[in-house]
Amino acid sequence: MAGFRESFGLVRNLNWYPKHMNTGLKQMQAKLRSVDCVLEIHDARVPLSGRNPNFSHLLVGDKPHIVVLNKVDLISGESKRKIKEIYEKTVTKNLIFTNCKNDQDPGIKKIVPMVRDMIENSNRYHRAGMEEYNAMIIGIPNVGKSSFINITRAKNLKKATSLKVAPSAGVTKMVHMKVKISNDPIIFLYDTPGILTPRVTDPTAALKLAVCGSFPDHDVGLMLIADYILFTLNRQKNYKYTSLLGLEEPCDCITTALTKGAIHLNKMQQQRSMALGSGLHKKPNFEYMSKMFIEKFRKAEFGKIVLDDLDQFTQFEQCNDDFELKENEVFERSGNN
Ligand SMILES: Nc1nc2c(ncn2[C@@H]2O[C@H](COP(=O)(O)OP(=O)(O)OP(=O)(O)O)[C@@H](O)[C@H]2O)c(=O)[nH]1
Ligand SMILES: [Mg+2]
Repeated sequence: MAGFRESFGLVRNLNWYPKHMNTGLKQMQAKLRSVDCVLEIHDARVPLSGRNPNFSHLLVGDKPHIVVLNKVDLISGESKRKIKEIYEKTVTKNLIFTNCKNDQDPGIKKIVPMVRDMIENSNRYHRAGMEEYNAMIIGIPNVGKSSFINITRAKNLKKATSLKVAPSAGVTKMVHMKVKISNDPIIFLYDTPGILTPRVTDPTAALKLAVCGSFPDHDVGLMLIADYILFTLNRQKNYKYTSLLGLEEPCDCITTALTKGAIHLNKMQQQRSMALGSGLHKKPNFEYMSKMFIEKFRKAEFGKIVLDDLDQFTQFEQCNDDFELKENEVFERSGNN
């Protein structure tokens, strides 16, 4: 559409590396010695931006390694095919797509046999006499690590949910006691906190992660997240949002789109304004509107959308963070805990 943005423009750096990530990373490194297999999990909507090869290498080393692309229910079959091709060419063929919201998911059923085979066929281990296998799940915040453990445990052991899950980033704050997910063979899985790069070097990639909930929404800004969603939808010529917001035509300005939407949905709020005398006047409830817009996107109500451009993929961006910051180098924001 003429006049629409070609690029998103300048964005401030989004950094979120609270103390629990630094501590969690150290706990994960300490646990590695007793881990036989690492499961690296990503949100399938950001298969490229969500993966930092340095981080993966740091925690995987030469251990058996499986990549899980979770939230496959939120992407199309065509995107899944392209992601599979990219990962098989550049990362690993040991790849599983999962939907942790569905206990009949075929990907979930493959986990235990795959972990077993990977460990038993690994040269690194002499598994004879081993009574149990330990695996660790790693990934950025909110990709579904805890959900993954809960559902594999429920599926294989018929045992109820044990780990806390929520739609916001930073729910798991420490490396947990290992959780049994299978009896035959006995497999335990360590849940871990979501870890982001200490300094995110690509602000656009960070925004995509923010859209998927890997940063706290309020730290990033609800309007900014909503704007990036609007930009993405327009770039993909997906105008489903117009009927929700009561727009006559697509719009590339988030303030206009949400203002019209607030009028359409009767989400205006009374406000006293000194500038306009002491009277009350109505203004759009931008917080409500942005939240609603973000929620709809996250539930795939505008369609199954991948935020990365899979057709432009060349290689996974190397990011030079060493992840071994000293305590006083930790970047802290207000609200860390
Ligand atoms: N649609 C969909 N949602 C999922 C899936 N897996 C997990 N979720 C949701 O994603 C959100 C985050 O799940 P968690 O399991 O808490 O993610 P986490 O990686 O453990 O998050 P942190 O502990 O904060 O790092 C929750 O709202 C889950 O219900 C999935 O396969 N599909
Ligand atoms: Mg968790």
